[in-house]
Amino acid sequence: MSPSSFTFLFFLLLPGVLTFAECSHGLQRQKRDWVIPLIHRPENEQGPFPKKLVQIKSNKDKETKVYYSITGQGADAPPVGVFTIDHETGWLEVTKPLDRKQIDKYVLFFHAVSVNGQPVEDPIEIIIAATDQNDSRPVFTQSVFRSTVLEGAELGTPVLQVVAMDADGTVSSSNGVVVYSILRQTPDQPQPHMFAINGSTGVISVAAAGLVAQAVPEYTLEIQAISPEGSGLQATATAHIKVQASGMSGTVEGSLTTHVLNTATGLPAAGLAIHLAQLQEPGQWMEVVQRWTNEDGRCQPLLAAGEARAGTYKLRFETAAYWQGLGHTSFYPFVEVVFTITDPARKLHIPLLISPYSYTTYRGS
Ligand SMILES: *[C@@H]1O[C@H](CO)[C@@H](O)[C@H](O)[C@H]1NC(C)=O
Ligand SMILES: CC(=O)N[C@H]1CO[C@H](CO)[C@@H](O)[C@@H]1O
Ligand SMILES: [Ca+2]
Ligand SMILES: [Ca+2]
Repeated sequence: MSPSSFTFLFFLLLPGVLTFAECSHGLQRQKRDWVIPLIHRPENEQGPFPKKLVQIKSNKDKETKVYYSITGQGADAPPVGVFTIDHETGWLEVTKPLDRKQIDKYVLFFHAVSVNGQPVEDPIEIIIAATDQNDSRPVFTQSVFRSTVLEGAELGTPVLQVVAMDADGTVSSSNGVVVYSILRQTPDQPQPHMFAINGSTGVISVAAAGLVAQAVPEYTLEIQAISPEGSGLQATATAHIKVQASGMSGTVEGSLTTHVLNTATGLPAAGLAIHLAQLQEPGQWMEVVQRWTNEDGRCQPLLAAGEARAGTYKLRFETAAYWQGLGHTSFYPFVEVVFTITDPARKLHIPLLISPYSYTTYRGS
């Protein structure tokens, strides 16, 4: 049984041109030398279906009647019937548009048997990959983001990170790459560009001096995420940034506070991002606010006095980014502390003590 007697006839659809190309492989070649071509198909193809992909024939069909079949995911395993083969001609067809988000690669096995059911060839493997189209638009993880900035904060101080996901690919194509920008700042006082956004990370930071709580207690930013490839699909979200009077810094009483200590150095952990989220319904977290720790490892209260409500909350500490900033790797990509507020009137302090290989948290007050 020589696998080299298989012949591939590729049916290449070029604009306005139909080309047949035959790849026959020398009999003297070893099986491991076989390079079974990867077949690329764009996802979301327009009909009509079925569409011909490739014809595979065994040269044994000159001696005996040969029947072809395929097995594998997308053939006889779910999703069944995405690919079919003409048992007599060996033409492989695709019956519906591929969706790369669901399955990006199908591995099929071709079989050739004679009338009495005996295999006339070793099964061969062929891989069909769905190539990415820019069919997904960016989606912000939330429609509203909230944070607080201290008046007089230094230029470059991070305030908030927005995140948008795009289900398209980022490896073989750039269709899933998202670029952030600030569309509008309200009010535009004392000047219209008080904040800047990092186009690739979505981190919003202080860009100008002049944040004064008495003058402007809160800014609203309209943020855009755009998938710049192709048609430039985009999404928008809102960011509310409160300006905290500096006189109140550190002393301000909150109903939920935290601090982070680096136990490897014994020093406060500065510049560590913290997200507070509240459980809405099972499995659904809604972000309430973001903070960055200052030089004292502290930040503005996550919930101001009177802002707490009974419920289940999650503090997420971005430890990996913090350790990376210090040139370390972190065993914990992030630390999440889930807790319940039963008595909103009671002050709650939840510190985190971290080293690259351990962390501790406790309920303080
Ligand atoms: C955005 O952030 C990345 C990662 O921190 C950094 O490498 C890049 O220089 C930043 N871009 C700008 C324009 O600041
Ligand atoms: C669905 C969609 O937006 N498709 C576009 C992807 O990008 C190409 C160009 O790169 C456009 O021609 C498509 O219309
Ligand atoms: Ca896609
Ligand atoms: Ca996209």
